[in-house]
Amino acid sequence: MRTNNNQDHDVPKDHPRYESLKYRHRIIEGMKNLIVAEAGLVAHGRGECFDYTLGEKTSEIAKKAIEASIALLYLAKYPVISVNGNTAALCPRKLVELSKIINAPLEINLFYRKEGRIEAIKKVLEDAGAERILGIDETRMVEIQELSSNRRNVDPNGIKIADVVFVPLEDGDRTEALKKIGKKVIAVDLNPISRTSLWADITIVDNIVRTLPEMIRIAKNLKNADKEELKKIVETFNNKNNIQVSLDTIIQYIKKQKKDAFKILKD
Ligand code: PTJ
Repeated sequence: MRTNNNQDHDVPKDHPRYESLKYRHRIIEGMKNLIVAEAGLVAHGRGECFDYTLGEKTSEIAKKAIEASIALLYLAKYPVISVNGNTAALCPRKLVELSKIINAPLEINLFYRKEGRIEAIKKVLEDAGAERILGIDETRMVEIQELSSNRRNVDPNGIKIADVVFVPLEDGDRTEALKKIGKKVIAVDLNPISRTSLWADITIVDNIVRTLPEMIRIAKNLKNADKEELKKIVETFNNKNNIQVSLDTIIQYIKKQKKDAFKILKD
């Protein structure tokens, strides 16, 4: 019997699911290298499922959310990018590139603490060109009182004093806690009705692997925009409408898929 346990993750480029499998394997490798938590595999699978319902592409409304996010990050006094295992495994170079363009430090902030994880993530970010990484000295961390999870420990020079925090793939508790202590929160979450999505000031309902390149592109475009223009972009963005349209996008896509499926499913 022919078996394919795909140990080497050698996916042919012409495979119809090449992109999806490529990132799936980054997550698996990341777990083996301690970058990704075991639960990160489950989180990724949930993300894949939502991405499927979005047609695996960045919607027009997600592009609007991305533009508003960049404007808010440029307007911030001290923006910080929070990094977890999944994001570090999926797109370390793009995280570093964005951090440099918008001048926001990267802070490693994990939900699942395990010996060696911070070092593994630090290494992958450094290999990707990161020069300043926060959240690596656990003895210096301070607590966010409102939060009971591991993420309550934050860097005193990072999230603690940030006014805007960019949190890709976040858990709901922390988004809520960050809001309660007065931070503006920008989230990336493929699930438009997660607690994170509902609590964030700006929710980018998209896959982080597509979001970051788009953020970088927009950040370059808006680099020399004046404050008034940036403020206008933020003020005209409405997150409630964003969630509504994101959900409608999913509903429309599923309806279309249903129609197409029943063309194949003849009696
Ligand atoms: O590295 P750690 O220890 O900080 O842990 C990271 C995970 C992601 C395991 C942890 O934060 C977690 O358990 O998160 P949740 O509660 O499962 O939430 C993750 C959310 O991200 C879910 O709503 C997923 O749909 C969404 N998601 C998963 N993959 C992606 C995604 N959103 C955008 N892009 C993705 N690639």
